[in-house]
Amino acid sequence: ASLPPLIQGENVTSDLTSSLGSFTRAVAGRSPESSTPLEVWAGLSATIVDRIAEDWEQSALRASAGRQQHYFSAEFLMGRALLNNLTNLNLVDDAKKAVEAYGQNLSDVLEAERDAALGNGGLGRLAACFLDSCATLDLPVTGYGILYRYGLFKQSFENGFQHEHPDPWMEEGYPFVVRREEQSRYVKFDDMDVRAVPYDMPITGYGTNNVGTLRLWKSEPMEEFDYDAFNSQRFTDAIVERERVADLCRVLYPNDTTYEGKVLRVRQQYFFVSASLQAMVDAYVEKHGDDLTGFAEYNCIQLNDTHPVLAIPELMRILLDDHGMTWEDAWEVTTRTFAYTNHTTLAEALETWEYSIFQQLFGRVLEIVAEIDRRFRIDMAQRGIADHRVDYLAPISNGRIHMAWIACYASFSINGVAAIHTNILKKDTLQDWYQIWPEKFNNKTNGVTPRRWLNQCNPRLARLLDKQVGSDAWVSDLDLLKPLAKKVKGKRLINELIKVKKANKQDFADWIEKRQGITINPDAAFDVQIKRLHEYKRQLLNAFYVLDRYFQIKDDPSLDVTPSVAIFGAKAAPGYFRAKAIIKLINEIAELVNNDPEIGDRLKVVFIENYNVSPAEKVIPAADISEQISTAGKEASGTGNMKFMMNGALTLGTLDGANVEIVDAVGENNAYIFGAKEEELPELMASYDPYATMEATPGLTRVVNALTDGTLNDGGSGMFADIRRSLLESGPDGSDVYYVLGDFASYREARDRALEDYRDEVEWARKCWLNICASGRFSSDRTIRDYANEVWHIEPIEK
Ligand code: 26V
Repeated sequence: ASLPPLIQGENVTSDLTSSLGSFTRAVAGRSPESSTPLEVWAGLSATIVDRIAEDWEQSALRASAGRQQHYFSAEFLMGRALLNNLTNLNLVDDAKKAVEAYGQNLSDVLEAERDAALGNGGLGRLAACFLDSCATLDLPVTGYGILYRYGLFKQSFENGFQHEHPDPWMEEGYPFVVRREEQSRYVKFDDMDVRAVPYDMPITGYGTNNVGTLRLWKSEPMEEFDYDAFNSQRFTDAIVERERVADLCRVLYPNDTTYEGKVLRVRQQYFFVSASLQAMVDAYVEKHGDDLTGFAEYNCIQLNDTHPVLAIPELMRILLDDHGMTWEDAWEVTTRTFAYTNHTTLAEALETWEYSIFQQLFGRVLEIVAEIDRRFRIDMAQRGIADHRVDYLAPISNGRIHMAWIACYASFSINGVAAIHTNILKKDTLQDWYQIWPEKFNNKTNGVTPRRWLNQCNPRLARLLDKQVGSDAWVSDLDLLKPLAKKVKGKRLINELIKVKKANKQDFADWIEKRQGITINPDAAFDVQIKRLHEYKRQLLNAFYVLDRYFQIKDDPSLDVTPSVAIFGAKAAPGYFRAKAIIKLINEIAELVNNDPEIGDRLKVVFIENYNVSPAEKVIPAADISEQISTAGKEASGTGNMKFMMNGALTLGTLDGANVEIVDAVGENNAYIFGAKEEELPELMASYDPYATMEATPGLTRVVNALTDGTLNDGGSGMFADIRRSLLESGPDGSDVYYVLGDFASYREARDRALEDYRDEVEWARKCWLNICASGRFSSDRTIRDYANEVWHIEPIEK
């Protein structure tokens, strides 16, 4: 049987116009003519969901016929949905006409949409790119997560300091999720029972009528009212209890990289994995009967970091307690079901939970973890391992439960997210696991979806590529760009590329002027660093370069430098003091530099406020230089680096994460690589004297002193002195552990060289073109194909 074809043909526009009218009236209570752009957005979005509903239903049926993949993730950083769906359904032009028929403007309507920011950064955005690729490749994959009421906090700058505000992203309604009441499940904690209600989001693919699903669970009270309590003096208690349950899904934790043992967070984790597993097991039983020994033949689960690792003991619990399996059979099923992806080697991000928290929340799950622990120790003894490794690798040690160890023990596959990262896992972070189970380890270098990160966000470049390829086939087969590299000598082509970039830069300049009131020169080199703020990502190194250049121009007001704009976007975790200090510092440098008439257009600093997926879609197509400057060995992969490459920005970076593979793909001459290498750092750090390094590097002492000599003002917070201490003072919190001062000279040389090269417009554009053409490896389609073939063992669904 084949899926019914999508509705196509000449009636589409008029159909869309009339259904837009109906749906807008239904959701907004008035016609599109008199509606706000947000209301028209809601009407158009509802129209789209209506259009794909039948294909969605059919796709789910097809997927459930065979082996399925399930992607468990506490975060999905989806961004906006409407343009993505319109593009996938080839309805952009029709939507434009329909909206205009009511005197509205499509770009205003699209801009009215709020980002679904249900993620912190790289890990959550990766999950979103993966869903896009799975749908496009017709793979039977479902995502499972949490319907947070508040996404990642909104950031504002007040006097240069970061402030956080709640982000109630779906309070005004969100048409892209459908509540599936009948698919509700109960999740039991020792101290509360919770109803889990799924909200399903359709995931359309490019050039296919297959529609995947992202299932986001919401917690609700078991019953509408506890009448007993309600009718007694305990009315308020009953209300409080209801709120306690609803609180579970209230907010996304804004920490990435620093683990905090918060009870609510582990509740969130157990809540969504338990509900998801129950739904999966019920679906299996309905199809194949009550004997679950074949579960792993039909189901595979990818664990996105350790956040969903409670799924391992929870599946054991369901198989043992609800389906009467023996331990041995249940363990066999479980260990053939799970695959684990590690996303960081930073020790402070590894999740371990206090034994007592498990005791308080789910005694039965704790019993199962304790039994896994007991059998693990026997297993080790049988393998002849009796040294310190047993206690170190055990699921329970020192009164804590080690989520990564449970994941490594129970999963059949363990992967890192870039070649260098997987190697570090093998030789360092997970070395003992690798020695015992080398066959579990594999690498899956990350990727990003070329739909959102090229075709949608950069239509000018997309149309140029259409012309060069002869069709839009590259959008779902990015390797088609590879042979275009040989056109790099073509003058006409390179001139067109230059025009595209110029127009994109003008768009960004207009956008930032309107949004933040800053004027920038579109002819200057746009040098962009956008990512979460963390010391290891070294925004400080970038800020120091800017300050150094500022002083150079002050010393020699006639200095002839390539005009450049340093563009930043970053949120700091609300409790991460030093990250917030770096934000304040960059804002102070911006104050100093931007308001100095002597500097003029030669140097400007822009800090994009409330950086998120949508601002990224504005700035990436306009970027000339991509800052990927983490201390080598610290950034697992990075994915922004790939988005920039695809859009023709040149990488200024260290040999870290996927940068290594980017340089390998495009060639050293088409990127700017600097700094200490991962394998060199241990020796360098052993004899590192940051103070001496500072003094030996021309200009650096003045830059570091500017933190505390009155040049820059931290509002009396002491923040800048703290930054200085972190670099120069000895001790565990000092000594410049991220080697900022050590890499400064090499960074400055590379950035100067890039800016110098930028002056030759044509030569520069040629390098950009080669980057674009070599970016096929970094499509998430490639990544997903590799997961599907090597780990998940799934096939595209029959259509
Ligand atoms: C970690 C933690 C630690 C416990 C508290 C809550 C929390 C929430 C999120 C995270 C995520 C940290 C890991 C992460 O985002 N890693 C990033 O993953 C990207 C996708 O693989 C990768 O490109 C980045 O290099 C890596 O930093």
